[in-house]
Amino acid sequence: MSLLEQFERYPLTFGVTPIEHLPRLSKALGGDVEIYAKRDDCNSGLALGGNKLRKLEYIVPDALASGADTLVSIGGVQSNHTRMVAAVAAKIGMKCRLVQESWVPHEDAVYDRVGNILLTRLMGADSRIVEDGFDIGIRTSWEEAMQSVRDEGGIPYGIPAGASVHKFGCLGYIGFAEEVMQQEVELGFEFDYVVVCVVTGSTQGGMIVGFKNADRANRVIGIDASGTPEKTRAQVTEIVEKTAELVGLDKEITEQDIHINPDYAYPAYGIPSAETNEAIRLAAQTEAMITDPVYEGKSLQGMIDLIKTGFFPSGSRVLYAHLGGQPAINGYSYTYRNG
Ligand code: 5PA
Repeated sequence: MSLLEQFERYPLTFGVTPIEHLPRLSKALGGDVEIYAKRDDCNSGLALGGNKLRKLEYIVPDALASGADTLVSIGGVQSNHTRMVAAVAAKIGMKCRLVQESWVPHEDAVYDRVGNILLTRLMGADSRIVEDGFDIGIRTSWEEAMQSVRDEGGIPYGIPAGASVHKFGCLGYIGFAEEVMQQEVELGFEFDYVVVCVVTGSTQGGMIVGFKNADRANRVIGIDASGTPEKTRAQVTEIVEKTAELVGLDKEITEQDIHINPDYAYPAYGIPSAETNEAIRLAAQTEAMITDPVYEGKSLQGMIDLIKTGFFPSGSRVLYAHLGGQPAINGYSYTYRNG
């Protein structure tokens, strides 16, 4: 039975996302491990979609019930999350105020003009760039943005970074886990591992709670892209504990259920390494699967390295959670100028 029955969901996505076999990528990596991708990057018609919509589906009912007129959220300049909050605000007829912090020490002539921030502005959000650096926690700039809405007579509804520490932020990815388990019945096999990028934590957190229900939480391999893995781990742990209680999970989630690999976030959040770029090119050239240099490129790099170094036993089926994020690649025009 679903852990989510008691919660209201406002549909923002197309529904079940496809699972795609990636035979050419699997073969390029030796063929001992079969790679599949769950395409949450193709989950909606709203502003190119991505993982935040699954989370926001469980937050929108609360936002509507609150009587607010403005969604307020926070992210980096090329945040996918703030793009998705802007999209949802447009779709449900609310205003949107965003704080876009300078999380990434990256210089590209068009970084603050293209990709996510372009789409965000196009959807009418009031997006304000500030100088503060990277942090996944609750930020004063976010609280100030809420206050600025109140000062102007509006009623804000706050959504924290990545929607992660919101009380309902984790529910959407419980849905992901339940959906995968249903798809496995149709496919006739179970995945041995799920690889997922982790930064603010509710995507992996939701998967952990959802798969724990079937005693498979320790098969969720988080690849840190924050570069601050201790903070991310602490946030995932907190989110998982609170959500397990919220949904009434009758199993105890332990430290062994939370697997976060810190080895691939280098050199910094938002900056791809040579290996990240190799991974991005390999998936693009074998499967036409496009990933970004901030998030999915790093989890892809992690998965590829773990395959090459024998982490997954021969014969494993690995499900790569593709969470979206492609618009940001436009902010790296110089990096990929020759492909
Ligand atoms: C993001 C996050 P979590 O933050 O839930 O751990 O998810 C990581 C993640 N993949 C993975 C993509 C494409 C993402 O956008 N993005 C943030 C953003 O502001 O966009 C919250 C950081």
